[in-house]
Amino acid sequence: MYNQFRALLCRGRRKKVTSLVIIMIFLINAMFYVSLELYNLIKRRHKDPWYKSLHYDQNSYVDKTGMRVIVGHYVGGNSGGNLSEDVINSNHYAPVRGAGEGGRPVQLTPREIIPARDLYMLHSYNIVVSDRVSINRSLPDMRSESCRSIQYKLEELPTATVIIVFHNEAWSTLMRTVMSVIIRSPAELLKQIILVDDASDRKYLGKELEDAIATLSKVQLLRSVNRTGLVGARLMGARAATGNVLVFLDAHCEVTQGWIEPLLDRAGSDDVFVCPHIDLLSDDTLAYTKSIDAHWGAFSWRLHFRWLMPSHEVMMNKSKHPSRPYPTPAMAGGLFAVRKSLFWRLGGYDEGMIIWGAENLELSWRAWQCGARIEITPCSRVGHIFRRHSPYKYPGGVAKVLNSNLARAATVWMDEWADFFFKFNPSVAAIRDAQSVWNRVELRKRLNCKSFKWYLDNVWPQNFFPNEERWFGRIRNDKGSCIGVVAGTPGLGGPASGINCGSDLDLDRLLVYTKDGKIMADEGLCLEQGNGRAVWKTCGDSKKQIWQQKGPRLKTVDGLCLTMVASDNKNGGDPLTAKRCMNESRQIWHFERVPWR
Ligand code: UD2
Ligand code: MN
Repeated sequence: MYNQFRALLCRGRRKKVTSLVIIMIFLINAMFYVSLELYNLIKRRHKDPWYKSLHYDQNSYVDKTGMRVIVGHYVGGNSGGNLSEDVINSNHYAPVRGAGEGGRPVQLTPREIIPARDLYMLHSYNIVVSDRVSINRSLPDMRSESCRSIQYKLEELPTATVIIVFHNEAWSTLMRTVMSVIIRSPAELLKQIILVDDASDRKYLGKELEDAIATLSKVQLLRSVNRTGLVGARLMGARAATGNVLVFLDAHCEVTQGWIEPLLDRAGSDDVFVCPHIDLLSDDTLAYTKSIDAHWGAFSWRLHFRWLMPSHEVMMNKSKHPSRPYPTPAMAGGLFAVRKSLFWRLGGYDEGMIIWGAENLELSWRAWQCGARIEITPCSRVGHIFRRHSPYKYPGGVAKVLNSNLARAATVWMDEWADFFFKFNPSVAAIRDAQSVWNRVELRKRLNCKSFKWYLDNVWPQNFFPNEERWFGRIRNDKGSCIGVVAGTPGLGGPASGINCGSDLDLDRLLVYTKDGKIMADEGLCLEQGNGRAVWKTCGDSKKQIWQQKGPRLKTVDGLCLTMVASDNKNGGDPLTAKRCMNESRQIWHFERVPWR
C-alpha cells in the first residue's frame, strides 16, 4: 500500500516537472522571438532614415487629389506690430546643439511658444526656431535611387552664379540658404553667390551681414538703394554674374545633396529654364518634408499660380524615366536655373514689374511662346519655406502692386485671353492703360513669339480656360439658382450647390461646358457625381464627370438627371445630385451663354 502510494506521488512530481519544463521552453522561445523582433525593428529604423516615415503636409500644401500650394495669396504688409526696435533690428541667432539636424522638426515648449507666436509676424515663419537651428545643419539626401546613380562629368558642366535677393529676411534663414549652397555645391561648379539686398532696413542686415560674408570667399553683396522688388533685385544680380548659368533662389531655402548638378546639366543646353523639385521647409518647425512627386505649375482664371497634377502623358513618362526633367506650363518663380545667354536673349525680366508677383507667369509664357521651355528636374531637391502671408510692406498697397504686374503680363502675352482676364477682373482692367509695355510688345515681335492659343493648345492642353470651341456661361436651374462653386479654400473643391446667380462678372458661377460633357469651373474643378451628392473635383478621366445635355436636362452616363435638391440651409445653397429623371423643374437647366471676352 505504502509503495503504491509512493509510486503515485512520484508520477505526480514527474508530471509537474514535465509541465514546468514545457512552460520554461515556451517562455524562452517567446523571449527569443520578442528580442528578435526588437532587434529587427531597431535595425529597420536604423536603415530607414526618420523622414521616410513622414507624410506630405496635407494641410498647407496638397489636397487628396493632387497638389495645390498657395504661393501668392497675400494679404501683405505687417512688419513688426508692437515689437520693440531692438527685437526687430537685432540678430538673435543662437544655435542649439542638435536642433533641426537631419532636417528634423524643432519643437518648442509650451512656454516658448507664446513669444515665438508674437515674433512669427516678423517673417511669417517661426524665427525662434530658425535662430536655434545651425546655419550649417545637416539634411537628408532627398534624391531617389535613380537620381543618385547618375554620374555627372563635373568638368563638362557649366559654372553657376547663384543669385539670392532679399528684403528684410531673417539673418539665420538667409545665412542658412547661403551656407547650404556652399556646403552642397562642388567648388568647381560654384563660381559665385550674389546676394542682393532690396533696400532692407533691419540693422542686422547692415555691417553685421557684411562681416559674416567677408569670410566667405565666393559670396558678394549688392545693395539696391531703393526698394525695387524682386525683379529689379534679380536683374541687378544677373548683371553682375560671371558664371555661365544663373541659378535663382529665394532667401529662405535650403538645398540638399546633389542639387546643382542636374540643374547645370540641363541648363547647359540653351533653350530651357529648369526648376528644381521644391520640397517644404515647415514655417513652424523648419522640418524638411518632401513634397508630392507628381506636380507641375499652372494658373487659375484669376492668374493665381497653382500646382496641379501633370498631364497623363507626363505622368506616364515620369514613371518610365523617373529621373528625367519634365515640362511644366509655368514655374513657381523663385527657384530656377537658366543659361545666362538665354536669360538675356529672351529679355531678362520685365523691368516695369514692381515688388512681387506675376513675373513668374510672364517669364513662363515668354519662355514657351518664344521657343524655349520650362522644366522641372526631379533630381534637384531644394527646400523652401512656403509662407501663408507676405511679411513685408507693399508700397502703394498689395492690390495695386500685384494688379499692375498682372496687367503687364496679360497685356503682352495673353492675346484673347487677356480680354477674358480683364473682363472679369475690373480692378486690374482699371489700371491696364497706365502700363507702358510697348518695349515688351516689341520684344515679343522681335523674338517672333507664338500666340497664347498655341501655348494653351500645345503646352497645357488640359487647361480649363474658355476657348472658341467651348461653351461658356451660367447654368441656371428652372427654380432660379445657378450651378456654382461656394467660395472657400481656392482649388479645394467640395460639395456642389445651386447658388444665387449673381452678376455676369461672377466667376464663381461661370462655367465652361466642353464638347465631351464636362462642366468645368475655375481652378480646374469639374462637376462630379459623388456618393449621393455632386461634388467639385479636380478634372480627370472619370466617367462621373460627364453630363450629357439631353434637351433641358443634364444626364450622367447611367442616365440619371442632375437635380437641385431643396434645402433649408440656404448658406451653402441647394445641394446638387443625380437622380432618376422625372417631370420636375428641379431637373431642368437653362444654359445662359456669357461672352468671355
Ligand atoms: C513665389 C516665388 C517667388 C516669386 C513670387 C512671385 C517660389 C518658391 N517663390 O512666392 O520667388 O517668384 O512667387 O513674385 O517659387 N523680395 C525682394 N523684394 C521685394 C519682395 C520680395 O527682394 O520687394 C524677395 C524676398 O525676400 C524673397 C524673394 O524675393 O527672397 C521672393 O519673395 P517671397 O518669398 O515673398 O515669394 P514667395 O515664395 O511667396
Ligand atoms: Mn519665398
